[in-house]
Amino acid sequence: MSLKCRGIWFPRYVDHVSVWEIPAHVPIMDQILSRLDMDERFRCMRVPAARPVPGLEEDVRRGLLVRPRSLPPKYFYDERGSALFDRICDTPEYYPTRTEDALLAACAGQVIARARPDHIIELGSGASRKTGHLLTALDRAGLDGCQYWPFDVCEPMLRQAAARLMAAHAGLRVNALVGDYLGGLSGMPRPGGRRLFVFLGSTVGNFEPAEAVGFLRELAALMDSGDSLLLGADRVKSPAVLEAAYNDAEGVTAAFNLNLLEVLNRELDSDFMPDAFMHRALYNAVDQRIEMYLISRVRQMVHLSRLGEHLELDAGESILTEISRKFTPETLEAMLGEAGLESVARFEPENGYFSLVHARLSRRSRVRPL
Ligand code: SAH
Ligand code: AVI
Repeated sequence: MSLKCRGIWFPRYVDHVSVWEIPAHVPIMDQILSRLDMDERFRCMRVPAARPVPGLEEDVRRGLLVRPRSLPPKYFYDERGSALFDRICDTPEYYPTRTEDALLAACAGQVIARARPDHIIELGSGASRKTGHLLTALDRAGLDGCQYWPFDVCEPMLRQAAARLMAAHAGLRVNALVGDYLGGLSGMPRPGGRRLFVFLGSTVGNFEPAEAVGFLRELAALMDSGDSLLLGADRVKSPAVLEAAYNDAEGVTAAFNLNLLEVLNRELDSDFMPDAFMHRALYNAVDQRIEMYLISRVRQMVHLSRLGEHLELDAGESILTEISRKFTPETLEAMLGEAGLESVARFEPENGYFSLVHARLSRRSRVRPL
């Protein structure tokens, strides 16, 4: 049995091979990744969908081939898209990651002291950039038996994150969960003990309001009275600040948005020409959300060979690729309340740019049989 890494086959017994035998041009991360499956602290499993979830073909038929045109944002996150998102987080304009990171650095000790988790289950964990603060707080609190369960649709990202966190936290067990959380959460393993669910980055804002409540309700249905949720949510603020965050000067967000067309070309054998589209992100003050579009620069016809369909786009015609809702303390609390949750602590910077909410089942939900 062997495994492939950046085009190079390594024997499975790589653990017994001196590190000098690994070709020098293979970056260190690849060396760590190539050993991951042999580390008994790591497991990777697929989460079965609890209900049918539309695949790309169906989403394209339902969303892209009809007007107004749209696509769900989960298709952004192939390996390249996930890496581009990680780069967005470092752009000077994209304040959410920096702000949430600083908040988490400051409040992780309090969250861990209150939650005392045996398991941290993170939804849409991506690169797990901020999770390290929680793990450090666990180490400091001496809760070193806690296991980490990152859940994401992008397996390469899960593996990279696991390798990095396991290198930084000796003894940490990582159970990577690969799946689509839109297919339901009840297929997730249900480890015993106290659980801290984590949903960071304001990814909840990428859901329509009813979808967000439905998702949080599913999460609440998994929770026992000792469990809690740490939720990150971006806040309503000046449209100029918001629009800059989604139109960075370096063009990383544009590349992230346009990469969706590469995903379609690869998966559906289509012939989108990314140069024939431009990225646009606008704040919709009525719905309190950023809307991200791909705009056709010209009148064009695109063939979707695998579907046996074609798409005619007018010059200036738009495809909605993402919404990113922004919250006020009131809309955030109302959303949690509708899902049967209530906040026990809220952490915000002085400028009110972002909220981290530590929530638990509301009193009513705790007595209601789930
Ligand atoms: N939580 C991280 C990453 C946010 S990006 C942070 O705060 O920086 C959103 C993440 O959600 C991506 O890693 C993406 O792969 C994941 N994701 C998006 N849709 C998903 C779905 N339907 N099921 C599982 N993961 C999803
Ligand atoms: C993952 N999600 C919360 C990001 C957001 O801000 O809505 C995705 C993103 N899209 C463009 N920039 C970042």
